[in-house]
Amino acid sequence: MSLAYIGLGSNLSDPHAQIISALTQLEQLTNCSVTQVSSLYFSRPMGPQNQPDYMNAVVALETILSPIELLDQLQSIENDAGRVRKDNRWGARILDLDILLFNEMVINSERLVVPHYGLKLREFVLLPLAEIAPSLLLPDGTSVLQLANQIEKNGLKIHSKLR
Ligand code: A4P
Ligand code: MG
Repeated sequence: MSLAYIGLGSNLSDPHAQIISALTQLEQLTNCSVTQVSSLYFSRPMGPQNQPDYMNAVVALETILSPIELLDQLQSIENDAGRVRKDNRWGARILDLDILLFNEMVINSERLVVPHYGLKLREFVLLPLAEIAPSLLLPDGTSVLQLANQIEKNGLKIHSKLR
């Protein structure tokens, strides 16, 4: 059994509803069990500023899937939400599901980079992650809680409870 942390983000087509729907679908995935759910956070866009604000959350998920099998499942949830992939880096999206961590694994393949490349730099990932896993260490030994305490909050705030 593996433990993965998944980051959820949305800033189009009713982000609140998108995150709730994605969470429900994660909870219904076969061979997966959502064990923890962060609050729903309201965040300012990282990257281009001419896009709507985001909703973000993080969940812990126990699974017997491999990392790539889990990525396939996440991408099919993204596609079902009507996500259109564009080349606009850091641009607006209906739903983004990222594998933040997968056990203590370090993966650098064409389809998958774990830990997620932006993990240490994003307040909208670090704060929800530290909320559900305050004692978690990254594969390199860094404390998630320490990173969360040190990062610039950029207006991040808790919007509501999800579960
Ligand atoms: N991929 C590699 N590693 C992973 C991983 N750990 N998890 C590959 C998931 N996918 C991974 O993904 C492109 C490819 O990355 C996938 O096919 C997969 O094989 P994508 O979801 O289309 O692109 P992306 O991850 O969204 O990249 P992009 O556009 O650079 O966006 P970012 O870096 O994720 O940033 N501001 C706020 N406040 N909140 C946000 O959530 N999100 C973004 C998107 C920008 N600004 C934001 C937020
Ligand atoms: Mg993504």
